[in-house]
Amino acid sequence: MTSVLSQIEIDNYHRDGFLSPLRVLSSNKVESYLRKYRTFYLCHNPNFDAKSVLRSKPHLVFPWLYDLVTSPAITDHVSKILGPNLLAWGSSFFAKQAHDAGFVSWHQDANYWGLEPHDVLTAWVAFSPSKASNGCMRVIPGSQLGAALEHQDTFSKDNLLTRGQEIIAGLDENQAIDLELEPGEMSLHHVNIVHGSEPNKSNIDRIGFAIRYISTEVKQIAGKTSATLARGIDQFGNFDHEPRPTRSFDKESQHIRNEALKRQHDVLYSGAKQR
Ligand SMILES: O=C(O)CCC(=O)C(=O)O
Repeated sequence: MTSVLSQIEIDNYHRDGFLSPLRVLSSNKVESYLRKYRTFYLCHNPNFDAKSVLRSKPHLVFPWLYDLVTSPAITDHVSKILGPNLLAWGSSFFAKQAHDAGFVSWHQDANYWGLEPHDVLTAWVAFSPSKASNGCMRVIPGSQLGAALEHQDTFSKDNLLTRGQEIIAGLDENQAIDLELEPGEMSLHHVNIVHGSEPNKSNIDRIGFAIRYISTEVKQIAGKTSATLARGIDQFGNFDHEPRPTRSFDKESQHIRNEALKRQHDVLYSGAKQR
């Protein structure tokens, strides 16, 4: 199914900071993934918070997600932009159920992730339709080429970001465009692009799986964290490598994920007044 990006698409990505839509999964495949997602999300086990597992590196506890993160269907595209050797530094479901007040404030990821240089992008894979009507992602084309804008932490209840971080100055919302996707399509966006999304005011869930890819040359500026080798080889060793889980959500994979998150959260919450 994967057709390699053309030079025009690669140039467009470098100019605009995003590329969308790209088909990466068949309808059957994405339906089966959505069923697995919902089975876990709706399991109502009082011993754990399924939502928080799905929000941070769930590919370390679910083999099917690990396989998606490392799948050529996605990395064939990403490698055309970041080069042949790729790590997945993170993964997160961004889910807004029908009539969900959850939103994502305007922000630039580069301000928070402590990754240099900025050979870093997100592949946002739609598990459901993602449209303007149900709060699809919005981006400001070309903003990745601009400066780092000033942000503040809000920790607002309905904000889906770790710190509820939002841009406080220098934003021109009129320039924003919607990245509408069908299930099984993905968008790519640059780590410095200004982006966000509105609440879901519709009857249709909006569920996306965001995978953070970096070139193996990228460094974690403060501290050493871990990442998943998604493609090629790692000659730099800037990150400890994360193993593929053997069984879904077993004790061993939960332990590995917890350890990886402790290290990553030290970076993500660096300088924050709460966690
Ligand atoms: O899913 C959204 O609406 C926003 C996702 C996002 O901020 C990201 O993937 O970096």
